[in-house]
Amino acid sequence: MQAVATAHPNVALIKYWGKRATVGNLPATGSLSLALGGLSTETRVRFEAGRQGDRVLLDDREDAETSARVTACLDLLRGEAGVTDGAVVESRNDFPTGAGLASSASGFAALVVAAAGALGLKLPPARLAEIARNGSGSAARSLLGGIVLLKNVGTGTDCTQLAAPADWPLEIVVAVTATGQKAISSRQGMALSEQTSPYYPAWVESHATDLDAGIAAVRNRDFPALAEFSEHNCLKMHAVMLSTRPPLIYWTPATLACLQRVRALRADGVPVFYTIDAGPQLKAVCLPEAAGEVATALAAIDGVHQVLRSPLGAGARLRAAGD
Ligand code: 2P0
Repeated sequence: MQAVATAHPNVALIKYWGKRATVGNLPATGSLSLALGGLSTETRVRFEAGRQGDRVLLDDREDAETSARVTACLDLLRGEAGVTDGAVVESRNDFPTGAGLASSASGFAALVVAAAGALGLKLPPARLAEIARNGSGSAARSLLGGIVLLKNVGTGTDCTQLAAPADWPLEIVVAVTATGQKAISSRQGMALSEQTSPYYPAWVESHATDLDAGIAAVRNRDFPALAEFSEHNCLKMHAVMLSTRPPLIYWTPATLACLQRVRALRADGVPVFYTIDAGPQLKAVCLPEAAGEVATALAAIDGVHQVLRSPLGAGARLRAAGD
């Protein structure tokens, strides 16, 4: 009754910010993401016969809110398996947790794969994605590798791989400008934006155009078009965040300095563009030949603590015994 799974965080180019309904944690819009193969979460789940309740350790620490979300996901899987035993969950990230690097996406993807493995469940991928989505809306994207599309369909979502890592081997350079946990989680921030930003309705209404353009750019391997629509969609999301009350200002001065550096590099012909999520880190998406130059340029910026380089990664998977 135990299993270990690995998953990678993902970064959205066309983003998810807001919900259709809180039941089932359904996103208001579709999204398009890249799996960050250089960053990993490893999660071990062990169901113990007769155990009451779950024990959840994230990077060796217990936290009530995370535990409640984990238990809600495990309850769905226990329901599928017809068991009631509690579990011990131990999850570790090899990158900063809760700092805008999508640790909840990789965390819940690894959790559902490990827990389903421990329970011996062979669920259809759509059901596993639905359960992961309950924990974190972006987690369904981390179940798959490469470039992933999460679409709204009917009353649910559909998650598909648009390109495997080898189909279009992009590289991501992450400039870490702060390592602390953010004060307001994505979930809280989205709810505030929905309720208070005058730009939120325009964000939702204009989203399909960006998503369609992003999908076409990936299908055509059109890097300049992907750059244009990704940067536009990112800044539009941050405009919604900035116009939320109270405002959601995730950037540091170094985030903005990195953004300007990426713009200058691209103006000089370097194939790179930026994206920034609900946190201060800047992710520079590059054609592989540009990654070294981009990493050097971002590492030289005041306030950049660390630069991580990542190829596209695979989807969440069980670790074989002895791995
Ligand atoms: C994204 N983010 O598309 C966007 C961009 C943050 C900024 O997906 O409420 O942590 O648990 O579903 O999964 C954050 O999403 O939020 C997110 P919940 P989650 O990557």
